[in-house]
Amino acid sequence: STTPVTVTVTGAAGQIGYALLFRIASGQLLGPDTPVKLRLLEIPQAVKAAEGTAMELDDCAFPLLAGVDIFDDATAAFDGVNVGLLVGARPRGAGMERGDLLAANGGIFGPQGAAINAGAADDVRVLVVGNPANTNALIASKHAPDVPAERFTAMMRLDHNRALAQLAAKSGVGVGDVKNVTIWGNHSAKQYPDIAHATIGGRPAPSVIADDAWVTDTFIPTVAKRGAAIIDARGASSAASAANAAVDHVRDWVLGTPEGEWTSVGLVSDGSYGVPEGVISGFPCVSKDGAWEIVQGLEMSEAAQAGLAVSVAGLVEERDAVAELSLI
Ligand code: NAX
Repeated sequence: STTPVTVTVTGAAGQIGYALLFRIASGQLLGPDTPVKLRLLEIPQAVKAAEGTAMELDDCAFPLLAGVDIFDDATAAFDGVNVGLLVGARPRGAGMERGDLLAANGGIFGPQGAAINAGAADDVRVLVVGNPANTNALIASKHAPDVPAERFTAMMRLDHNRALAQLAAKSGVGVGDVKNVTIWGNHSAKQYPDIAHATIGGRPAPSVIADDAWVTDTFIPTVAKRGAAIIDARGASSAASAANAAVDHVRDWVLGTPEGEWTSVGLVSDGSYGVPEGVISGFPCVSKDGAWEIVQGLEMSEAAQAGLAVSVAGLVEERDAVAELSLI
């Protein structure tokens, strides 16, 4: 279509923002035929830096980029938004208690949810990247009662892609030969990466790997702690890979997942797999006709059930904490 899609990116002057905006503007988010209008939201102190990024976007002369506007006000930034990428968040400062962190993020994601409720397009789709992503998505969703809850998603795709890469390296295949991994639960060190139903070169992953100890002692912790390993190596947290995962997530949501393949999405629970209703948890999901659906009926091992239960306990704890703080 020739009508531009409006994409709002928060935290636009941050490091993920810098890796993300050029990919959106080049057409990798929505395909080579869809023009995009970018709306960048930043805090006032970072507006000037966002203007610098906007100058560089101009200088790329992207044929699909139909305009860039910069805001320090959420209501204006989300006016007419079709795709909202909520990247900016309050990081945990030294000595900051968890309650303080949740409260600070409630102060960001509550008003942004309200702004989306007030001004977003009917088809709005939201991806929350800023941590704690699942709970920030819940806060935003609770402030947007007129938007269906399944339009607020949290990013599990970076964990998912990390899992694909680890499995490909272990089995000596290209990453495109690895399919149907699931990251269950919270985007935290307590996530549960699950290969039980994955395939490698079309064969069941557990029989290709044939090394349960590697899965338990190496694969799962490597995927779950990859963020810390990146910080240790790079001196900064994952940025380009996080931006890439955000692009993958939205592209699959809008354009659909390939037949027979699923991906991992932080989606509001309908009670599937015993996850309490309303919690935003990582699930195996397919995208059909522009909407995520949880893949049903996967058999879960005892270890997988236990891993999901631990992860979900963390999500429930965060939900109860933000409810206690009257943030939802
Ligand atoms: P940066 O600190 O580089 O950038 C964050 C930007 O957000 C800053 O420019 C800041 O001014 C802006 N910001 C803060 N409050 C804002 C508000 N109320 N409205 C608009 N903008 C606001 O962080 P970056 O490395 O880009 O990471 C962004 C977020 O992604 C962090 O919360 C980080 O923890 C999270 N991540 C999530 C991942 C995931 O898989 N879900 C992986 C990567 C990343 O760690």
